Amino acid sequence: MRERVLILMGSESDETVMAEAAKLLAKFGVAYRMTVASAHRTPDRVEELIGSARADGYGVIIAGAGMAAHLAGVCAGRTTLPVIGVPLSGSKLVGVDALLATVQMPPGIPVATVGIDGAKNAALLAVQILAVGDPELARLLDDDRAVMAKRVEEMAQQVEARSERTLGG
Ligand code: RP5
Repeated sequence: MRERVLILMGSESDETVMAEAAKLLAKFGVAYRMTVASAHRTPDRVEELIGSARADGYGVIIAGAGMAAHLAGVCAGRTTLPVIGVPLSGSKLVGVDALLATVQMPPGIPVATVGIDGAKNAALLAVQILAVGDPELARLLDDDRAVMAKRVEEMAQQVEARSERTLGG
């Protein structure tokens, strides 16, 4: 299967969080490549990967980085593919630094920023973007929402049952 999502992270230390994105994509049968490329330490590698991303068949880029997180922004400056930024929490500022660096893009170069350590949502958003032109993926997303809704119904019943027991003594 051709890889459709390119997952980049600034360091191997980001892998545990970013692996959540890979797991979600695998669940939806979306092929991906996950690798390390740092906007600061290996700018040439980032340029090389992003420069050929569209020609390589990718539809979406997910970029996760912590601290002064410029990876997603640098990727977005090098491609017109949609870029989803994941601010990571592994710093003294617990990700607020990465969140602000990732989300505050200047007009003209958008990055769709998810929450701190939001790798799973980044992958879901990537699937939703790909599903615009893929009815089978759209159907899988609907199924996933239905499962989620069912789980909430079950939780509601359980909480209500416990609260009735408490009231009843
Ligand atoms: C960022 O700096 C990386 O994305 C990582 O979150 C952070 C620290 O990197 P290491 O020093 O752990 O390699 O560029």
